[in-house]
Amino acid sequence: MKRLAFVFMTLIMLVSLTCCSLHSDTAGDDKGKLIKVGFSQTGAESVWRVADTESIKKALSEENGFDLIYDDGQQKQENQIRAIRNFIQQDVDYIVLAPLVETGWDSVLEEAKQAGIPVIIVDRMVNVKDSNLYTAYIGTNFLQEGETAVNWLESVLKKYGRENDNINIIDIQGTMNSTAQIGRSEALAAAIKKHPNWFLTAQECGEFTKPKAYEAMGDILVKTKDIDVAYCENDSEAFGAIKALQEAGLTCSINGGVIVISFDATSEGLTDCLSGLISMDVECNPLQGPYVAKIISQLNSGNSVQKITYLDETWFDCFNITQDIINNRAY
Ligand code: GYE
Repeated sequence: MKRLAFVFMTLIMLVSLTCCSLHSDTAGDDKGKLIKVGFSQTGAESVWRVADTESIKKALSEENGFDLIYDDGQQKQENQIRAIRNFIQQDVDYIVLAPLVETGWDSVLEEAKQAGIPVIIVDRMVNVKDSNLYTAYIGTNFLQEGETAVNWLESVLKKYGRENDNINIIDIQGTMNSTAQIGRSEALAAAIKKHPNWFLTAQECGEFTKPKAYEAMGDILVKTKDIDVAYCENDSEAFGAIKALQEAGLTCSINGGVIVISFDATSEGLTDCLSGLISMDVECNPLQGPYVAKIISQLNSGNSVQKITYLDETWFDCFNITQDIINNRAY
């Protein structure tokens, strides 16, 4: 009887061991089932960019079913191209690319296509000969952002009875040949063309960073202090430009000072808007992660996806901004 019980117990142990090992195999498979994504980011040049990276990393987390390989391009296209080649070598399932500039992507995206890896472009756009080189785009209509800014300027000048005054405008441009720069600069150029009394007094690149914009505005101020509007192509540039303007003894304000226009509407930018240093700030939404995750999940289940998605955006000025809005800001 004892022997029978022993045989029975051994059997039970064997069965449960097999189950255990089967179970752990399944767990191993689960890990293997994570969707492998390579994400090439431009860098960490601005508050906006850091919020964008965080949003994408959070959405493509392991708990959400992703195995994310992140690469910081450090503001160099060659680094981003190298990263994409690495992703292809590592046989990722998807590539997410936030391109620094618009051109120069054809060959490497062709390589990804040959390898059968879908590419999702985020934030700025690529200018490629064949739009089949990417599967989807999620980002911003930058021309529209610029138009929002110049339309606001037009109406505010009218409100202040300055519609016929000569208006000297400085453009601190973002990274040249990036879609954000192209769209925002283009909208300003078109508005200047439309208003014979608006003048582009100076135009310099601030690389979307505070130090570069500070330097650029400093250079301009050596030549002229007759400035009505500083059109800064992102918040980080606005901070640098304001610092230079103040050091040169100018005030930044809609009431008789330099009218500073900015883009991004980060909480830091909106804080300056509330104090009146920035007169107007067009929102640019960096919370792209959930959209990217959704598109990848759709593709992964064999569904077709929308090719172009523009995120909804609004704008703020020194008249409509409140501390409450700033407190509820996600970035
Ligand atoms: O405005 C700026 C960032 O491409 C929308 O890049 C992005 C821009 C954003 O560095 O802050």
